[in-house]
Amino acid sequence: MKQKSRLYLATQNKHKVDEIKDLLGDLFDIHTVYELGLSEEIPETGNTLQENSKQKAEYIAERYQVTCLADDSGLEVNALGGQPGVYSARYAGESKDDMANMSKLIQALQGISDRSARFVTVLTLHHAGQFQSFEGEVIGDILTAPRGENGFGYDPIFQPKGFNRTFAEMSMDEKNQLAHRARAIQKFKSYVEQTGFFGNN
Ligand code: ITT
Repeated sequence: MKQKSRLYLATQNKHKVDEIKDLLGDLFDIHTVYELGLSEEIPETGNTLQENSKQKAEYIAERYQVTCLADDSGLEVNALGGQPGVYSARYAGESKDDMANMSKLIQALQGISDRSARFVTVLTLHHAGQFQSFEGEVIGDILTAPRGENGFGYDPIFQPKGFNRTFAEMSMDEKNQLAHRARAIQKFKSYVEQTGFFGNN
């Protein structure tokens, strides 16, 4: 049997690692940046998800000379003009506190009837100096109070369209059938299959 190609995930978010491993673990030999000895935060100073995703991929690939996949994601709320968007992780401050972020968002939407939003993920593959990006999204509504214990980030207040449960009320498997990250990963997989991208490694 052919050996699986090694892929480093340029993320320091353990929940993203779990979701991506669940989606890609059968196809790739997946490793984290902690195995490379990285201790500082990967810089993300861009103004868009695309810029940050590319920046994270480039940082890890060039520093360690590895093939890597970066993930930058955000929640775009229509009534707030797309906020928190690229600032989703630090919406309520530098501490990246999920509860504080959700409270701030619930507060910002108080009295507003349009609760529609979308989660977006931009993945960037960096291999041998080349970049390729893949985007996935899922639309849904922001609830007025958190529900469920699973997942991370804004999952307890995001209900995907057509469902009456939040992502935090779904198992990882269920979330991975329909979520933004899973959809971006599907595009990444198609690209790998079509191009035979890792075939010569
Ligand atoms: P890395 O940069 O190390 O990957 P991070 O958590 O800072 O980790 P982002 O910059 O992409 O990642 O921040 C995106 C934020 O958006 C994240 O911290 C969550 O608050 C939220 N988010 C992203 N994907 C999510 C998901 O699947 N479910 C819930 N919230 C999510």
